[in-house]
Amino acid sequence: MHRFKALIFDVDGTLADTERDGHRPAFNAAFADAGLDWFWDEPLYGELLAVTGGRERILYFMAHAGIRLGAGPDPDAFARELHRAKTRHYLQRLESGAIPLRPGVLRLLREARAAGIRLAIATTTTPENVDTLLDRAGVPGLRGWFETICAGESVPRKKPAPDIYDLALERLGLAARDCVAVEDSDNGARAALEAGLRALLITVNDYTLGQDFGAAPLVVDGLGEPDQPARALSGSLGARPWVDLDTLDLIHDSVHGGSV
Ligand code: XBP
Ligand code: MG
Repeated sequence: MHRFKALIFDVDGTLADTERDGHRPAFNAAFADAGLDWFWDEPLYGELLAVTGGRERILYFMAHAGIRLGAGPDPDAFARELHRAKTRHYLQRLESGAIPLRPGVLRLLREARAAGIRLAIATTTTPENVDTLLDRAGVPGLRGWFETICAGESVPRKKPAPDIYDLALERLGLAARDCVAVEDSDNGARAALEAGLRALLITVNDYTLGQDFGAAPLVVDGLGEPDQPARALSGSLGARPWVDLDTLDLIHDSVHGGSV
C-alpha cells in the first residue's frame, strides 16, 4: 500500500528533454518560414524559458528585443500565427521520432500502473504536442495510461500559476495530499506547490539545474535506472540510486508526516 493514489507528471523537461532539440528548433524554423531573421540560440532560449507557453514566449521576446512589426497585424495575432507554425514544426520533429522519454520514466510509469497508482499530466504545452510525444515514444497505448491530460490553454493562467494542477486534481477527484507531482523547473515547482502538491519530486535537466525549487523535498538529476544511477541534489533518494514508488512514499512521508 502506497502513501499516494496518483502521480501527476509535467511533460517538457520531465517526461522528455523536449526543449533543446524539439521546441527551440521548431521556433527557429517558424521564424525562418516567416522570413524573420530571429534566431534563438541555446543560451537565449534558456533565458526565455522563464516565460512559460510558446505564444507567450514569442510575445515576451518581441516586447524585449525591441521588435516593431510596422503597420501589419497586431502583435497578439502575429504571435498566435507564428506559434501555430512552430507547433507544426514541433509535431513534424516528433513524428520523425526525434525525442525519446528520459531514462527511468517508463520504468516508473510501469511500476505505478502495476501498483494501481493513477496517472495524470499537467503541462503548459499545446495538447497535440503531448499526444504526439506519447504516441511516438515507442510504447503502444502509452497515451491511454494517463487518466487525464491537462494541457495548454484549458486553464486561464499557465505555470507558475497553480491552475493546471488544480484542474488535474479536480479531474482526478483527489486532494493534493493524495498525489505526488513530478516536475523539472522552478515555474513547474511553484505551480505544483501553490496547488498544495507538497510531495513534489524535481528531476532537473541542463536548462533547470541550479534553479530554486522552493520547498520541494527531493531534487534529482534524473529518475535513474539500476544501471544508470540517479543523484540526489537535495533531499535523499533512500536505499537505491534511482526513483521508485518507495522513494515517492518517502518524500510523501517527509511532507505529510507519514499519515495516509
Ligand atoms: C513547458 C513550456 C512550453 C514549451 C512550449 O513548460 O513552457 O511552453 O516550451 O510549448 P512546462 P508550447 O514543462 O512547465 O509545462 O509552444 O506548445 O506552448
Ligand atoms: Mg517542464
